[in-house]
Order: sequence, then structure tokens, then C-alpha cells
Amino acid sequence: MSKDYKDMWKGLGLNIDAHDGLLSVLTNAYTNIYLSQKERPKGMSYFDFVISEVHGLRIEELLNAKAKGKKIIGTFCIFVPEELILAVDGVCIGLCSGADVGSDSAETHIPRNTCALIKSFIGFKLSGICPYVETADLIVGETTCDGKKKAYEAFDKITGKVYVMEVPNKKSESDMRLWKQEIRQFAEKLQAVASKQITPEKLREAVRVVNEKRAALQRLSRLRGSDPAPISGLDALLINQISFFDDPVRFTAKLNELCDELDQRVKDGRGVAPAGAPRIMIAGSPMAIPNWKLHAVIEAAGAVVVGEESCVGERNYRTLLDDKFDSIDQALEMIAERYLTIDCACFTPNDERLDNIISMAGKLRADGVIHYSLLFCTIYMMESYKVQNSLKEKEIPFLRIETDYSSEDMGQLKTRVEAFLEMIKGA
Ligand code: BJ8
Repeated sequence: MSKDYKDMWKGLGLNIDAHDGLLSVLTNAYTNIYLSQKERPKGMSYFDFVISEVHGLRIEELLNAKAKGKKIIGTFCIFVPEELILAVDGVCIGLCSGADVGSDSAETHIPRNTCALIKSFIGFKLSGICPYVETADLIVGETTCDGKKKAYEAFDKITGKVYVMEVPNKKSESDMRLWKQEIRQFAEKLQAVASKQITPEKLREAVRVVNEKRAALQRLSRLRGSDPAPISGLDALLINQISFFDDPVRFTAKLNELCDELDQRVKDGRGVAPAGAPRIMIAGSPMAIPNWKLHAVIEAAGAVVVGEESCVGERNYRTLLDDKFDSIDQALEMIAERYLTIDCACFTPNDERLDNIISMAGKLRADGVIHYSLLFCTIYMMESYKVQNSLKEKEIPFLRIETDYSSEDMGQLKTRVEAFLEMIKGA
């Protein structure tokens, strides 16, 4: 970190000893998993810097933004439209957490058999180690899976900052009506919290910023379709994770610079693994920072992860938003329509997800798909069987993994992944 931030953390009420412990674990993991990689693009140095300052400079930036009257809006789901947050001059921060922290305290509020992502965000708060939650003016939850829906009740008790959007479970006309109403109410809530009016100009600018970020992420995804892959799955995952909390304009510029470098690598036939190395696509539950477990296992075994069909991945940036609207009402309708195209497993039926997986596997030239579900993430665990069947029809090799954030099953994961790669190589 570039300087001592202890006073800032104390001011936010963090538990300094526990926080120091977290940072040292994070630094060690990052050094072992990330900095030891070979053939990393030079452009990754910006993203390394962001990680080194994840609880330092970025938090200082957020506090400076608050001092200027901006509001910090924390989110847990890609159903929450970032465009609306930017349109009230707010800052959108993804709060999902990917580390096994504070489980014991979390279990005093929610059951033990809850997915690691939920346990983690509650555990982080109760352990006093998340400066993002402390900085947030409003935390937006949503009625997606049952675990999150009920966990937000507990989280509101602990933080007093939670607002919940109702996401329907189907996509019929009446569901769309409900969702449009939710989007309108969210826009009103944001305007009240920020004491700012959304204007068509502000919203158009916000749409442009978010579209450019998503277009840069799409560009990165397309580049990963090359063989040899010009960037590791670990690095691409990290970039996707950072996209949820970095300044969007700066992030987009840095990602486009990196993609220019990757373009050159593709022209030169230079990759992070030899051409012909097994190419794996991952589908399923989101991997919040610093959850790098499965990518690390796969790439240590000599394969390369070429894409993530996940919210920390393609599901987040697949669709851009049309900015050709004449009024706020029309824009809110278009936002609702764009967000209801998201193919989260919380919907029934959700066959578009199967089509998206097949199409993505083709574009990325994936040799196999690993379906990843967090333990107790029922919706993705359930849907993995349909994914398996549709991949079988296309003769695409499939492996189902259910795991959490602990390292206890690393040996077993390694064995299963290696066997899967052997099967692919022999096919
Ligand atoms: S749009 S995937 S971000 S809900 S892993 S908490 S689903 S039990 S995160 Fe999600 Fe929005 Fe859907 Fe995406 Fe529940 Fe599963 Fe836990 Fe999950």
C-alpha cells in the first residue's frame, strides 16, 4: 500500500487487528496465485495496483467523493442498474465477498448451511473488516435466491442501510410490469437518497459510461477466444472482479489499453499457455473477490480458463443498453427490459441460459465446461443438470463442481480437474 491508512480505517470503525490479519492473508494469496504467473501482460500492472490499494486508495477516493456530497451505493447483484446510480452522481460498489471470514459470527444470524457468498458478506461486516460496507450510504439487496432474500433482513438489522428490490422469478408480461415498477421505485429512492434529480442528459451519460465498460469487457472476452489464449483465466477473472468497484471510466481506459496489448499478442501468436492447451469454460455461481480457487486449480493443471458464464463474467456484460430515449419514463422502461434479459438461475424456466452457454462455448472454442456451484446454492446446483444434458447433446465434455471458500477440498478438486483434463486430452 502506498501509505499508512490506519487512521482512515479507525475512523470507519474497523477492527484494526482483524483487518490487518485479512490484508496479510490477501497479500500472501495474491503473491502466490497471481504474481507467480508466467507471461503476464504488462497491462496487468494497473490491476495489481488496484488490488494492492483495495482497502486503501479506493476507500480514500470514496470518502473524498462523499465529502463532495456523492452517495456510495453498495450492491450484491447485477440486477441493480448501475446506470441509475451514476445518473444521481452516485458511486456503485459491488459488495459480494469471496473469502471465508467470520463464519462463526455469521452463523448467529443465518443458518450454517448457507452459501459461502452470503455467509461471507455477513461475516465481513460482523468482523469489522469491510471498509466498503462502512462507507456505503445505501445497500441494495434483491429478491433473487431465497438465501439472499432472507439474509438481507438480517443484514438490515446489522447495518440499517438495506433497500430491497423485488426481482420476479418469471418473465411474463405481469412480471415485466412488476419489474418496471421496481425500477421506477428504485430511481425515486436514489433521487431521495442523493437529493438529485435524474435528467435525460445525466442518464444518457451514465448509459454511455456503463456501455463503454461493458464493451471493454466484451472485447476482453473476444480476445480470450484466441488460441493460444493471450491472458490467463485468473487475470481475466480478476479484471471482472475489479469491474465491480473501480472507477468505471478509469477502469474502461485501462482495460482497453490492456486489450490493445492482447491484440498484439494475438497477432504475434503469443499466449499464456501453449497453443492446444485444454481450454475450459466455467459456468455457474459468481466468484466474488478474492475467490480464485477453481481458476487456480485448473490453470495449475496446465489448462487455461477462457471464459466465465457467470455474473462475475459474461452475464454481467452480455447486453448493452440502448441510449436512444426521449424521456426518463421511456429510459426506465428500456432499463427494465435490458435487465430482465439476465439469465440468472433464479428464473423459471431459464432455457435462454442453456442457449447462451452453448453459444459461448462455441465462440471461446472451449474443450470442456466446468459447472461451478457454491455449496447450498440450490438454484445453480439444480440447473447444472439441465446444463449437463444440453452440453451432452453437443458432445461438449462437462464436469460438475460444488464447493465453498475453504481450502479443505483443494486436493480432491485437483484430482477431479486433472482427471477431467486427461479425459479431454484423450478425446
Ligand atoms: S443475477 S447469480 S448476482 S442473484 S451463490 S447468493 S444465487 S445461493 S449470487 Fe447472483 Fe444476481 Fe443471480 Fe447473478 Fe444465492 Fe447462489 Fe449464494 Fe448467489
